[in-house]
Amino acid sequence: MMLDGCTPWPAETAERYRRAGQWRGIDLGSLPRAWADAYGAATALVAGPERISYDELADRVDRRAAGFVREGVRPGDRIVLQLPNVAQFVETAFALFRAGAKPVFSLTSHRAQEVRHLCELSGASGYVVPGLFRGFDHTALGRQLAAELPALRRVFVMDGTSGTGAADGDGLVVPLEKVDAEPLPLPANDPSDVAFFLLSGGTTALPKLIPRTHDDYAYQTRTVAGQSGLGPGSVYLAALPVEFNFAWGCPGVVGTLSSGGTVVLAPDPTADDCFRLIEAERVTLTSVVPTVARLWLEERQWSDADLSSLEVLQIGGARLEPELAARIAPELGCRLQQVFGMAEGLLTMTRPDDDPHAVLHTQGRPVSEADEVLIVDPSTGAPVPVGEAGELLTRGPYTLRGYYRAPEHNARAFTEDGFYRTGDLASITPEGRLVVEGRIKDVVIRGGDKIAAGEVEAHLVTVPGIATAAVVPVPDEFLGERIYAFLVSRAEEEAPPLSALKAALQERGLADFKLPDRAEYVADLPLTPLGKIDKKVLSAAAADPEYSRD
Ligand code: J2J
Repeated sequence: MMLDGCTPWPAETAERYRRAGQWRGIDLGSLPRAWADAYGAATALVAGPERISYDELADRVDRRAAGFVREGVRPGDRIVLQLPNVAQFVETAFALFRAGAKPVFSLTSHRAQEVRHLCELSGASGYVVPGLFRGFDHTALGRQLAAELPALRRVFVMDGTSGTGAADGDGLVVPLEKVDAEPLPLPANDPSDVAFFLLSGGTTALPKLIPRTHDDYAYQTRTVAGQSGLGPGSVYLAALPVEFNFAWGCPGVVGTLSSGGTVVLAPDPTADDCFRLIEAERVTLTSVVPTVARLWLEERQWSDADLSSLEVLQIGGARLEPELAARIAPELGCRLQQVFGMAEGLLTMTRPDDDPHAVLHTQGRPVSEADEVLIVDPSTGAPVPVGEAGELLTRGPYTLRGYYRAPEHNARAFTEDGFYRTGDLASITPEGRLVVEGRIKDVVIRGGDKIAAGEVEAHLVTVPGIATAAVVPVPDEFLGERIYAFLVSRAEEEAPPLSALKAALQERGLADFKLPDRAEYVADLPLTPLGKIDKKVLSAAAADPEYSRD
């Protein structure tokens, strides 16, 4: 049974996935103990100066899970989890799984707007924060939100970070270290139920939540880890934030731990930190977005770090230019693996035995034989001939059937027979490899970050002086894309400059990565024959160097 508000797979389909051995009835909360039984004293996690064995990880998870139960966390509760790449992220996520609660993975860059929405939409009873982190007081935000949202009863603060009000004694704010308690026998989770929620890259004004079940995520991580040849000798560097599906489970943290390998947590993806960790920990595999790969290539020319242990660099999350792809093997001395993925499910990857051309120019094949992929004409929905570009539709054993509590959006985002409309334009080569050709969804992919144009537009029009706003991506050599806002001002009011717009959006509590990089005032916005804002025309104008003025 899936939590209320989620869309289960049809019974026959679920049965098929079980018969084929894709869904094996695994409860993610039981994994740390099973791993400890298999890998015991081996190092599971390296985080800063700390090295945590599998045994220790399982013990910490048991104590924390018991503590959460004592704090009133109940099976089915949603808990927003907003922590950086620290051991406590992994421990807390698994402790929540163990306690039957459902973490909602939030980015540390999220601010009041995003966190309020995640808490409200999920009906969260708890919020786990890093106290003061990169100059932002998450505990204070927790207090503010708890005052607004009656369901929010606890703010759990990461050890070793201060924040406002941990000592106020009203029971709202609880340091995570105080949560831990004597282990309790806890009931197992239903493997077909939601284990946690990932955030959608989004196309709508308000971000959507993606329910991931125990069974589907155990399958995804196991399959990808197997195809990546992971084993006890593997060392995975989590360079990207671990709340990103790519770093959490492709194979990422969960896949590596499932294989008995070691996960090294990098505080951020900078070349400085990551090269040092690759050398010190003899890292064999890591995953980055193209913008980070570009940075690493630049830094490589100045660094004498020993990267010889690195076997594979996975790159995904945004379009990888073939010119950049071609530099990976010669300059970093490792194999490139292209990854196309989405928090919603479907993953495609190039494989070690793919010919070099396929590795540089395609995003590889789906990871599961049960992944169903269709390429259709976006306007008619009819399949296009092999090799032609169209919208990518997919369904399979680890691809969602519906967003959480979003019936109206689901009616548009899925076909009647349960295919998810990805909003990506792709083609399939005769050998069955996917090539991403573009996108029809209204999203900007800036570095690795996904920004829903509609979300930024909705905030822009609340700024005094702005009548209408249209946000489009503009190509950028370094970030892939940047955020370009076309604005129509109100006749009688002053048009705020970019700096004032950014300040206004920050003031509203929008995450920094969503702020427009450029704003352009126009007399009116071009319309399509159907009367919608013609974003194609705007994108072309934004990308035209003749057009841009400042
Ligand atoms: C072009 N666009 C890509 C690629 C994703 C592994 C890797 C990435 C993600 C991810 C992920 C792309 N080339 N190689 O979850 O597990 C764009 C597409 C896609 C959207 C999904 C994983 N790889 N994209 O990026 O949920 O537009 O997941 O639909 O953040 O990123 O974004 P997200």
